[in-house]
Amino acid sequence: MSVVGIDVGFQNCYIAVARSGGIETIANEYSDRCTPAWVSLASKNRTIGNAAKGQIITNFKNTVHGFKKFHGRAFDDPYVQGEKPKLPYSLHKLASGNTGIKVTPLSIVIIFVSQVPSFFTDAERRSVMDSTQIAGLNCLRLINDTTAVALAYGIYKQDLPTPDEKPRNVVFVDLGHSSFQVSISAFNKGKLKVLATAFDPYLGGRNFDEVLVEHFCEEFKARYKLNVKENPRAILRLSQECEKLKKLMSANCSDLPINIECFMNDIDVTGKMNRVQFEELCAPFLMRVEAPLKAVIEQSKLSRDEIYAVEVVGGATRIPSIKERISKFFGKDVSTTLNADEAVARGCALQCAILSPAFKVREFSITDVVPFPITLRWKSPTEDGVGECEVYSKNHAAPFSKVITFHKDEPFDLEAFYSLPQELPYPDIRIGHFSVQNVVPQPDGNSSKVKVKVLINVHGIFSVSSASLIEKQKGEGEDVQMDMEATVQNEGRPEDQTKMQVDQEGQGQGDQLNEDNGVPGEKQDPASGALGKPKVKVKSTDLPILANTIRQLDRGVLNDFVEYEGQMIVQDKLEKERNDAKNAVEEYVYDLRDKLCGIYEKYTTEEDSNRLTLMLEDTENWLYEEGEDQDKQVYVDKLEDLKRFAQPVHDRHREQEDRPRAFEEMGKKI
Ligand code: ATP
Ligand code: K
Ligand code: MG
Repeated sequence: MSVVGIDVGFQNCYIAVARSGGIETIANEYSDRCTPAWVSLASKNRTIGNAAKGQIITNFKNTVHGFKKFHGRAFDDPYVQGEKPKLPYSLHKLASGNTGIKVTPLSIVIIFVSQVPSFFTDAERRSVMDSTQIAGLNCLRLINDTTAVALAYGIYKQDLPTPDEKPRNVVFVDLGHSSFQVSISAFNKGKLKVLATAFDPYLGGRNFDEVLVEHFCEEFKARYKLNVKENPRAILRLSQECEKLKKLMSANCSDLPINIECFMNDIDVTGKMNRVQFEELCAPFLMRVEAPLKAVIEQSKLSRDEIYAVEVVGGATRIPSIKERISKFFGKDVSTTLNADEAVARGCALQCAILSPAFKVREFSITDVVPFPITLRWKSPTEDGVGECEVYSKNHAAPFSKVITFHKDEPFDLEAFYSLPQELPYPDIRIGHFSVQNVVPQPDGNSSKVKVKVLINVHGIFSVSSASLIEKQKGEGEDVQMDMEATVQNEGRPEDQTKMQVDQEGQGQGDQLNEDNGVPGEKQDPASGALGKPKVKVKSTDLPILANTIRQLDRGVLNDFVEYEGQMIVQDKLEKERNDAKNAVEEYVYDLRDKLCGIYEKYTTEEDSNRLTLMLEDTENWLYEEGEDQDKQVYVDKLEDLKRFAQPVHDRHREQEDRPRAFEEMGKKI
């Protein structure tokens, strides 16, 4: 079993694996530990990573990147609509209303596993979970970026305060390609508790690239009369060059050049920029760094001198002005003790190792936070006709489950939504609709007590996870007092609901909390016991819940994707074998040609040599024309033919080579 942590960034992916010796970030087939988050679809197969990125210029319509933020997003979402004109590929609307990516000849929803930004909503997290399922991966947990980083920071620290000492508070900052996340965690030996998170979901390295692109588009228009924006390929090349320039400026203050040969209309373009100019141009974005820092410290209720360290990760924190701003805000130097690129993936792998029975890793408990407050709403017989209850406040501990008691005599619906729209990264506040079914009145006609469990699970996803109908057994100590009280609660006044009827079950491993879900049968009513009243025997019956979560991929569609992914994997494998067979022919042609002019020369007659050379030329031409796109077997046969043809030359060479050796051997014997 492999224990793996995966960081799928907007731009870069890292995969870390837990091994007995520790955590190792693994390299891809290019010996690179960083794999671009790119997928390219050709008519027969897919390529990912570097190979896909290499196709951006030639196959740009079907080469997909920057898809991370389309997870669970409605097609009509302003962010999605704003991205659309910038993308070389096209988006379309799925039946669920979600964003899909259209590539010819196939449409796909992206298939990747991910850690997630702390600000991902339910719809986004569920979409990521769907993707992991499609990819056939068993995702033990979705963990927030900065929480993974906090784990990577804390688990190796030997000098953390003991549980009864004051915790050590550390700020984590992650500025990636697309987003900015900040969190504060409190550490004690063996545990971390996230105190607060803040973010700018739309601030990242890409903004700085875009500023440079914009600048040079204008400059090239003025100097070379080129309308760069009309040419998607030119824009892509310019973006790549601007990103390089941006990185160079992190290390140099002086003027730095940008040169692109044959940029458009056969014109070579050049330009230059230095750090001071760059910072001026990017001022509007640089200014946005402060707000999340301020928000996170305010929410944590800590003063700046209670902060032990500020750890920065993410590629874009290498921009000197960003580091300066962070450092100035907290009044201390930023620490870069973690690997800026790999910390998230390493933290994920550590979490995976902790969860996996195959590894003995020091226990380290993580308490994360709920990023956006969540409210439940239901129909009630009160004046305004609705009952409401905020079940999770902002920065509430997660994972976490609660039990809410209702008094109902018929099935009822619960509407879950985010109660602070202004905090959400998109305008849709809905989470889902949960119908509690099979609710019936008590035999005496009164309302029944219905206990509903709500849950934020380990992935940070909300659900109404179970419901049970509580029936009092006849003849057992009747508790009139409690019935009265409960009837009042049935009106669903929010204050009362939260104060008296939300039983906080405490932090738990979300999944485990499910275990005690309304097992039908006899139970003691915990409330009556706790109140010190005579014990009442109760019967608890599981109630079915019909859940309808927003923009959830239809299960049928999901299964189609799972099947389709399976086909694609087979197809990719076949295509790889076919390509390998073709490459083998090509390599043989080059190899033999080299040898004919080299080591084989003296063993080959001129006639044979000419004959073979001609044949190699024919094969090469064939590979570019008719043989460009053949079945694997055709290449295998071709290679056989070639080898058979060249066999006499090989043999003669071997014979000649072996002869002197044979003489030597003979000499020894004599
Ligand atoms: P996200 O976390 O937003 O999903 P990501 O994880 O893919 O994105 P990272 O790999 O952390 O992002 O960072 C990539 C960004 O960092 C890019 O914008 C890249 O240009 C930028 N970057 C990397 N090195 C430097 C550097 N030396 N100077 C400036 N920017 C840099
Ligand atoms: K990354
Ligand atoms: Mg990242």
